[in-house]
Amino acid sequence: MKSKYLANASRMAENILKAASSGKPFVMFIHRSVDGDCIGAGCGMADVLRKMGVKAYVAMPEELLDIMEFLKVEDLLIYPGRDGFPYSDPGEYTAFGVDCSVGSRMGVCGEFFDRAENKLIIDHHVTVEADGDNVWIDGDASSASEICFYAVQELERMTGKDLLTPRSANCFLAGIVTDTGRFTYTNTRPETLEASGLLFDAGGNISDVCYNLYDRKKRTDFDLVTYIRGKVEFYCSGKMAVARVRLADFERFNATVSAIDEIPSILRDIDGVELSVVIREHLKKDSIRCNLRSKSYFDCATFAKSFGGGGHIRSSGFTKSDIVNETIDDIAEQVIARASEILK
Ligand SMILES: [Mn+2]
Repeated sequence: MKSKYLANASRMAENILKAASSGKPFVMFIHRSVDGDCIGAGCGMADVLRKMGVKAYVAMPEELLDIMEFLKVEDLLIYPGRDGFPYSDPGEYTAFGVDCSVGSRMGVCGEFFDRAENKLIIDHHVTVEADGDNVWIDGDASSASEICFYAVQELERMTGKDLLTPRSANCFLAGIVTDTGRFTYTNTRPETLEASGLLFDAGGNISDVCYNLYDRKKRTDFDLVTYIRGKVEFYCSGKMAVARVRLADFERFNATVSAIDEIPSILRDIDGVELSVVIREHLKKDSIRCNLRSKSYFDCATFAKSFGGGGHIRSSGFTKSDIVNETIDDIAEQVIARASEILK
């Protein structure tokens, strides 16, 4: 293991073993607008905990995306918003936040994370402040899944057992592949590749993960993306590219929510573009989501934070909830005006 991870990985593994020895179940908590990393880290860790003989579930803030069905994790998932939360006593379970450190980003599951007496946190979002012996946040790590892998490696060493399965290996790989854009973003480092190689050895299938999360497409999703690409707007002499995706667009093409996930990177990769902005109406129309990507100098994390969101320096986002009078165009204009000040 890379030495930079060793101390934190050992500490986290000890905390996990201590919590497991209480016999209480683990509930993994993840952020809303679920993505490959939060699902990968949550489900991968839950699978490992079950291999240790501990009860473990992932509390889902929303439905699993179609493109993640290949991970075959349905048996790990609980849906508190739909079915209620199984533990009424805040001391009855260990709440394990992965890829997210605060209840306010966990949608309907947030209250069950916030109220828990026993908490563990693994995250790579540094815009959120959380501290303590039970917390491991590393903004340099590619993904929460990469950090989880190194914690599991220590768990294997301490217990003397093989804890990874092909399923958990695929889950952690799904997180790494998602957050590194298939090992192409600058957050891909030696530790990322080392973890991926060891996950491959444990039965993970990198090409399968990449195919399912990136290449595979529904015809309806392809049609929506083609339409949106034809309507991209450019500002600041081509330094900013903006795409607006309306609920009516999703409906018109009968496309899935994840159809447009590739657009932020596609726009950012255009020569001359420093910042890409993708704004979409949520499927329930009660909120608006904005995703931001930058190429070399625009600080997306700070920018998103000024709108109540968070993330990383080159990739971040925010969600405006409970929209009453604001439309997607109002929010787009605010983002364009503020970003123009920085990009001019
Ligand atoms: Mn992540």
